[in-house]
Amino acid sequence: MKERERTFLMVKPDGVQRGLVGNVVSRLENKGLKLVAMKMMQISPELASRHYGEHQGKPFYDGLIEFITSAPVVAMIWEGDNVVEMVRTMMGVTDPRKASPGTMRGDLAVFMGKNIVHGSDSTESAAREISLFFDQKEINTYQLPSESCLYD
Ligand code: DAT
Ligand code: MG
Repeated sequence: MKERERTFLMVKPDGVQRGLVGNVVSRLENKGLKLVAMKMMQISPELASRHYGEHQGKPFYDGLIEFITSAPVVAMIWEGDNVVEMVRTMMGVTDPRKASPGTMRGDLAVFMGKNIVHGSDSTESAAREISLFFDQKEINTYQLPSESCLYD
């Protein structure tokens, strides 16, 4: 089986509470991406500070940590060629007011602090975030029957 790129995607507390997990998953499944790991969990303050370490010191940081630890999230790993960039495009820009229609944030959210999804912004972030949230044994291997219709 061909090794394809992986990304970390998380439905944030607002997305879970609004019942948007299925909507997000459907978009990625319909696109042709492969789901290889998924779990619902409540993020600890310690994990939150490691995950969002790059934002420490910014004015929105404390609120961001409080929000991301406030209720369960659904953490996932998705696979596909160029999946990191593709998922970022499908998510839309950070501010939902500016996110294009057709994107998750453009279609499903209205406010920066409640933008329903997180997705890795580079292959390096993806590797870091995947190892923060998942053990190797939680990542699954299986064949997508549609793979020959999706790729060369
Ligand atoms: P992204 O989630 O698009 O990668 P980011 O990494 O810059 O965006 O920021 C992480 C999250 O922090 C973002 O999803 C929402 C929140 N955030 C970012 N900038 C903000 C701001 N200026 N005011 C309030 N919240 C902000
Ligand atoms: Mg980011």
